[in-house]
Amino acid sequence: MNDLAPAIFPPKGIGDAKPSNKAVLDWVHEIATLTQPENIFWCDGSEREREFLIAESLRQNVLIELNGKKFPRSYLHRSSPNDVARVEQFTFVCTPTKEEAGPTNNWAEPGETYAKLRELLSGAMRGRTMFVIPYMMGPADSPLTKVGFEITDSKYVVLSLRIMTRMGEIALKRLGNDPSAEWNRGVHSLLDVNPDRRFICHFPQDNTIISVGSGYGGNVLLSKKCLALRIGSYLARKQNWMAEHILILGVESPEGRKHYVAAAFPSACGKTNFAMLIPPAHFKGWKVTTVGDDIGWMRIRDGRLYAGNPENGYFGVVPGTSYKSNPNAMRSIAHDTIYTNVALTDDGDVWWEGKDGPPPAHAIDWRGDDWTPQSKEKAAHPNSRFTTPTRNNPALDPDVEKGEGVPISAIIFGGRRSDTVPLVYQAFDWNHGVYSGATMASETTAAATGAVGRVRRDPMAMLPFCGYNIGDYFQHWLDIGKQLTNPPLIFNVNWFRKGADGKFLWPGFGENMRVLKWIIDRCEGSGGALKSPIGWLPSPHDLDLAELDIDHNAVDELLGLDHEEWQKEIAAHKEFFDSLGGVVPEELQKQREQLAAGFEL
Ligand code: OXD
Ligand code: MN
Repeated sequence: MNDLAPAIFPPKGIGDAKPSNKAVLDWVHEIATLTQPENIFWCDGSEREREFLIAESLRQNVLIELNGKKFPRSYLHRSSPNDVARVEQFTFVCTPTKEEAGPTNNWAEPGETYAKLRELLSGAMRGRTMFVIPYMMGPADSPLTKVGFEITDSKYVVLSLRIMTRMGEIALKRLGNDPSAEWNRGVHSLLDVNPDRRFICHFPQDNTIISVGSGYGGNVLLSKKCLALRIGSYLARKQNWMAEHILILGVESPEGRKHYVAAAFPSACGKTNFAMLIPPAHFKGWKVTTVGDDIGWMRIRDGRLYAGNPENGYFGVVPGTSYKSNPNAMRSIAHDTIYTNVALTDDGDVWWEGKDGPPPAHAIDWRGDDWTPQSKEKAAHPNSRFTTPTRNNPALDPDVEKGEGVPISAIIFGGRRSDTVPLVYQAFDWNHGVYSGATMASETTAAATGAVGRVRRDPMAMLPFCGYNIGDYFQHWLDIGKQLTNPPLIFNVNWFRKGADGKFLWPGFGENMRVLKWIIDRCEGSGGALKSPIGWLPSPHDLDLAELDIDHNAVDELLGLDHEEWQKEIAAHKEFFDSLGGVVPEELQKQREQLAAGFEL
């Protein structure tokens, strides 16, 4: 990775798409005065600009070109080995008071933090090019769509953002010239990519993000976790909508009846796979389409929740992606894709653990070292990523560009749990569903630095992404529910339950269609279920398990409730709520007491 290379001087007609909004110009001037770049490159998102930046990135070793016959217009990027995941411990929410950030966020005082960041940014772009990227989150005609600007000194960020967002002229047009228009200010500098100088700071009250010292996507594509979730959730509460870490998919029956479902799973728990699911042969005529794989913005319309995907690309986890686990992702990443931290084979192909077929006899691993199947190290980093446009997805939903969004019939929460949580259950009502989301937990993954496999509570999969007090966030969910006359039904799933032998009980991937089908049946009022203390549970015959090679005992185990495990679970819920220091709404405390009472009978 050599994204710190000297300034690039574009030929005439490239890098000169200066916006006309005075507020933007003043801000860019302020940041340029501080960072002192060699030159300013005003991005317009054009094809000519892309070609120029790709050529420069290849020349400066920011990108390596893949075999064009196998992967047209696709590239590999290697990040610094100290910079491969989100850094939650260095991520801050800098609201005026600590209370506004709440018990789950790192808080830092805004004035002091601005001062510290100004010092770090002072002269940081000397000798470098400063790119100014206008981008838009959401389709052009959606009332929820937001405009953001990211200033960066990284070409990798520019090239990735043009995949992940609607970038360039389209955003400038949406913003217009009103100097008081709402837009997000994002500043990113690689500095010297030093973990000691790595901070991802959010100032929700100023609609501002400053990220320094990292080149990893989740820390530096400011459109994504920073704007669409952390700042987004803050704005959503103020403006009465929802910004969630949620995938959105469409399910269409052979008769042509269509439902949309949103599912919130923590990072690296299979959101992209679920959003691109291909039903198994038994479900002939059923179709699943993708609206979004990571982030959903939802608003109330006619008493229902409507959701849209603010993004324009997928930034997905590569290892484990194969024609078996996710054929639509494999097709999506076969062209026009930037890979980060996968292995490179001798013929310009890419390789990762879990890819179809045998491993190559020799490759260059994600760090740039020689690798063979005998090597102890992994060829690809466990959090290696693809960045690919949504238009590459063969199962893209036809209504993704619809400004009003798609109506949501069901919301699913789910985590990675080896025990306790059954394959699927339905909450009794909205508030009970909010409780199940607020107390959900998952075993940690490589998407963030830190220990992997530790069970942690991750409310609505938003623990690292909620930009304000989690207690107020819970209340916001409850308040939204009060405004819905036709609320989505709420479900919980767990694809990751293990048997006594430590093996997964459920085959997962395409077979998750069987669970999805039960969810759709419940939405249509036709699926059977038994009442249990945690919610409505399917009995084995309520799930369509035809043509599935699965042991009856495994199904019983998957759908079973172990009272002792649940007593421990409810005690963990209490511990979690207590750890939040009194911010949990009364209604959720009541839900917990009711749940506990169900297990005392
Ligand atoms: C992601 C994440 O990259 O959640 O989507 O970490
Ligand atoms: Mn995510």
